[in-house]
Amino acid sequence: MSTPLSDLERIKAESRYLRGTIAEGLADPVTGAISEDDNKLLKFHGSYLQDDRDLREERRKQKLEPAYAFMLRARLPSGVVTPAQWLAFDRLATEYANGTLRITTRQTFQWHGIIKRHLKPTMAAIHEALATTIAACGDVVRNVVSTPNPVESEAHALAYAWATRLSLELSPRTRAYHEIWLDGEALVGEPKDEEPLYGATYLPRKFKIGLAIPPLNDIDVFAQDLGLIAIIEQGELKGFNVAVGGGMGATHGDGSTYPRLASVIGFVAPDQLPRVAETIVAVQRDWGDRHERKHARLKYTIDRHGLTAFKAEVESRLGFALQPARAYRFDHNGDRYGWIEGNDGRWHLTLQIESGRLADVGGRRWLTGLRELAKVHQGDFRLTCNQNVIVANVAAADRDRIDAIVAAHGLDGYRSYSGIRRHAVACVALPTCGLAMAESERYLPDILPKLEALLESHGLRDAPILLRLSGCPNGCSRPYLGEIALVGRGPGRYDLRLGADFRGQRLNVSYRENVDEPAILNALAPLFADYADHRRPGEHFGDFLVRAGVIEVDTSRSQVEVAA
Ligand code: SRM
Ligand code: SF4
Repeated sequence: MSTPLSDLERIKAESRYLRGTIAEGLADPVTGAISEDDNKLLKFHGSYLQDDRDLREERRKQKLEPAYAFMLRARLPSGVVTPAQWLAFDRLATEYANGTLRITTRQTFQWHGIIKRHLKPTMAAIHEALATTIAACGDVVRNVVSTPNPVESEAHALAYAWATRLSLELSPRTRAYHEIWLDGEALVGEPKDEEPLYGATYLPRKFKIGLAIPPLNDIDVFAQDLGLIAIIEQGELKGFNVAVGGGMGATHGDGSTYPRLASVIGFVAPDQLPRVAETIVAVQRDWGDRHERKHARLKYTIDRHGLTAFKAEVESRLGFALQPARAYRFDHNGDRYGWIEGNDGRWHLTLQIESGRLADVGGRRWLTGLRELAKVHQGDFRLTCNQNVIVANVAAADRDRIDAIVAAHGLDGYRSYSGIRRHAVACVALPTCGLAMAESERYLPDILPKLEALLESHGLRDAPILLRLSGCPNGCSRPYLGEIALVGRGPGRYDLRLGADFRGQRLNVSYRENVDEPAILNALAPLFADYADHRRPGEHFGDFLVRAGVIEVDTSRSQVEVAA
């Protein structure tokens, strides 16, 4: 007997192109929630129903329904935001959300804590600011990320243009979004919408696309379902290497789920890219597992059929073969802080935002600081996949004014941060994430000073080390690409993983399972000592651990693979 389709397939099929009964649920004043089925559909509109987990137990005792509120995520290709948009988004953070703006690991904004009756006005305001939330979540192609490259203006323009184009061309076509959120005219009877690419049941699972321009792998291109590596020679875009099947999510104790780096399958010319991207999405639409969502991502489709068969199917649908992959080299996958002069004489300032959370807390008036910057800034902002922000395209004459605002709001910490702090990324986790098993964003400020003290005692204060924290194995901070990573198991307990490289091309491995903070620090202390004594010039921590034999990496699975 064959396994039944997953329940989400039924929900999508019956949803009339993502409408379900969302509109009716929003109008119901009796509860702050919406139905389970509608909540699944709501994701395709860019929102999740959540409840404040800090208050869950207390409200249960008081026989109150959970403290429901919605998380909303924007779709911002390449993470580019104009100052006017910034001001609009900031207003929503204080007017409707919990007073914070959250930069995500896919270079967009999230708002948390929006109560039901405020969801529609928030969506409408985002639309008025010429942005959208459609397909920011759900079984569709998500926000397309690309390098925010502050150094070469042509390279950035190119990455931005391609991310925007792919994002638009691969967006759902349903009118449901307009109808529900923007008071678009409702269609009478069975909707006539067509989804030429997706069909009525969309994709088996989420699908992520990212574009990197070597030598910067600042988007972690090998963590994408479809990673594109731009090949630029003598200033001219020749095309893209195509990498497929990246993904981070796993489930503790279930070996059939695993993080995987994307495999490079070939090279395409720029004019071929839209069709190639669409075809890869279509093969996943048709071949992906619609029975078991745990195995539905492209990485499992590829491993089930084999990379060669997957590539052959893509090529047969395209009617042409991909060219052999071109040579490329990545240097690093973190952000570079401070001012950088672009090759066109404009200046770009990268600010570190711890865990991407823009809030006003104590001396750190980061939300206000960015608002003040947005009021005077003439260029644009770029969000990064490391949860930071670049104040981009600043005229030399305006730098002092920007610096003054940055300093006045405590945003200038990047000047003195340690190497590990400069490379720390933490996912949201508690209290909003329903899947969190342990703290992440809220744990970072506790664990960082302890790691810094340890590193400092070995003279390693400035050693750049990629630290990634996730509250569960889903891997939203891409922890399997951390030189050091903590992956939540339960309250105060983590798997300690070690040994990824600094270029996003090698996965780390588990070093200690289900350990608490003292055990984490005890495990790291001798490794830091060894690293301080025996590292080679310029050798990164992860590479050292592999060379010294502290960890063993199965390179057949954990290192970037190039298909013949
Ligand atoms: Fe994620 C689910 C937050 C990037 C893998 N992720 C979630 C949810 C929506 C929890 C849920 O399903 O109920 C989290 C909401 C928490 C909250 O309260 O805000 C959540 N993910 C995030 C963000 C906000 C983390 C952050 O700190 O920035 C990132 C938003 C990105 C965006 O703007 O679109 C975020 N999530 C990622 C990434 C990183 C990336 O894409 O580069 C990954 C790993 C890459 C990948 O997809 O394989 C990631 N999130 C997941 C998964 C595991 C998927 C899987 O294949 O197993 C889940 C769970 C799921 O989908 O069932 C998940
Ligand atoms: Fe939530 Fe887990 Fe993602 Fe962290 S990694 S945001 S805990 S789903």
